[in-house]
Amino acid sequence: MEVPFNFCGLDTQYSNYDSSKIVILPVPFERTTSWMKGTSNGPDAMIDASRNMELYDIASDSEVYKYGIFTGEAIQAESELTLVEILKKEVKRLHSDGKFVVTLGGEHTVTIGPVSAFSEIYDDLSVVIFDAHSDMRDDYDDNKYSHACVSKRICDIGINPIQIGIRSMDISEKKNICSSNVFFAKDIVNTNDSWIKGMLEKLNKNVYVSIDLDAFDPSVVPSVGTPEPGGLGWYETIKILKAIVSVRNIISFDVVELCPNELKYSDFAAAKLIYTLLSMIFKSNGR
Ligand SMILES: [Mn+2]
Repeated sequence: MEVPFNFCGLDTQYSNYDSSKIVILPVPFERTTSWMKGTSNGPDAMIDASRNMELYDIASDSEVYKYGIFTGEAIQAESELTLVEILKKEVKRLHSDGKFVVTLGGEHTVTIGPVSAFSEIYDDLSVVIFDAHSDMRDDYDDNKYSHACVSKRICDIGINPIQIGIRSMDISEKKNICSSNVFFAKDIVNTNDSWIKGMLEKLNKNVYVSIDLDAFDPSVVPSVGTPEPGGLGWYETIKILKAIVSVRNIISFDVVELCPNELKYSDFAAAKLIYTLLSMIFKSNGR
């Protein structure tokens, strides 16, 4: 029998909308990528890889798919602004239906939609961004909604994001970063974990997490538009996420900037990251 094309390849018992607690929202949006193209193929590649995963999570001793995972239709838009508006509305609708939303990019611009939605739902929202790049330009190629400006747009919403894994930026971004919120890769990778406690103290109760896959070292996830050396390891990243889950309420997250190629292990790492984080979140608060 052919495995259904949805996240985890689930049969209808665990993938129908009504009884699913989790919704996967594919957003194959790509208009502003600057170097290698292909992030529009990211959501399908992650979904495809997820159909080959084991669905028992060892660390949490759980099978999170039993909460039900519905995979939505891909969200399409003609422009960055319409994308943000469409996504914002859709995320609010899913949230009011009691769903936990996981957004799959596409380029990093997609993050602005769910963050806008949740900033109107939670007045104490914190945002944590894993990324190699600070994305704090005011604009890029005269475009305020470029993927290279996503952190700056989140600041404009009124939230200073916590940025983890940064190792590439332009000097013009220096004036825009909030240096106490930035955790550079050089200070994280192969060092002790003492920084994590300070980072957690900066977070309010409700946290949105955005994971640009280029935060990982290219040895873990090579298939990204702009691979930067010196990134986070797999267990290093899981440890940081686990620390956040243990003391705060992750209300939604996204995984963006996968640029699939013949190296399938990036697609699989992205799918496994999503499943691992869902396992942690649902284990911790027994939703
Ligand atoms: Mn990036």
